[in-house]
Amino acid sequence: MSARETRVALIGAPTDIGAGHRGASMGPEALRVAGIVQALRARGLDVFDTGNIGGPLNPWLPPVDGYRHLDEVVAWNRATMDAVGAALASDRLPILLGGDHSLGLGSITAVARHCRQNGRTLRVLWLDAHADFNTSELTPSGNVHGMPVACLFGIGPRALTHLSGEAPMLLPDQIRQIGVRSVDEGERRLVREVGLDIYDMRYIDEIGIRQVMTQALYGVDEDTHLHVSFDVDFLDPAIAPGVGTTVSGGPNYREAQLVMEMIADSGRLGSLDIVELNPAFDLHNKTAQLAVDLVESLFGKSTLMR
Ligand code: 6HN
Ligand code: MN
Ligand code: MN
Ligand code: MN
Repeated sequence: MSARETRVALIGAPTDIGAGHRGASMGPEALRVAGIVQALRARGLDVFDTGNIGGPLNPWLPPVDGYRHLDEVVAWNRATMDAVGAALASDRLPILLGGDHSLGLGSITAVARHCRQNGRTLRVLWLDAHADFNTSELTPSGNVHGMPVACLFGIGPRALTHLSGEAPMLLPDQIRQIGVRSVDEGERRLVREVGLDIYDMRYIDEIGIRQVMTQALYGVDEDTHLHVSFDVDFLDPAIAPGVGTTVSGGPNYREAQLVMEMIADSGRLGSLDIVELNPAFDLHNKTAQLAVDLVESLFGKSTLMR
């Protein structure tokens, strides 16, 4: 991490507009209650909590033409893009406190634009049980939190793919998806067609998390801006029950720590999303506390003794 990147901006986005369960809207406050500000300050970071952005309430309606709440999702993503863009422009590393994962679209759109303007190479690490690569035709739910990666590739409704006026925001070689273990049938076909680099749980089981992270970080250099989109359902539900869409068979505590530690070691972390935390499903805020614990490692806290 360079000196200027020790300045971070927290951006709360209290919404569950793209999710299939209510409650991710309570994520930002749960992370604050779990001490995210204090934990980052203890890492020596200059932390500015910008508070929460705003947007439409969740009308909780069924899908229309394959999308639930599309207009509201667009509004929240615009606000997210603007807030993340403002943090980057003021030389602060943005940390988006979600909120559901549809907001990864607004966040990464801002980051991709920032990288283009500054001649940086963007690499996205998408930590998630899901591929989030659905379209309105393929989705089993209509929930837009299952679609942000496709939208970043220019596949989706124009209001989302062209959030910043241009598209696509990402090319397949710029993203590595890690921890995937739940992909819908049509989504699987599209992922194969596009040729996404997916480090699924089977692959992690076979070669181990250390080798996976070495591969995922391969080619990262001093010109790279690393964006981490951390969907908390990436973690095994035994340690992280506080999400709406649990999928068993995820990384355990030590594996998750090593993921974060190896990203920290790269020294290139430039922006972060913490999404899908859902306090309505949590026990005594323990999933929020675990997320904070992992974020400490992401910012260099290490238990290494030698
Ligand atoms: N997430 N693939 C499922 C769907 O409805 O499209 C689940 C998506 C989950 C999305 O957790 O960010
Ligand atoms: Mn996700
Ligand atoms: Mn997920
Ligand atoms: Mn930057």
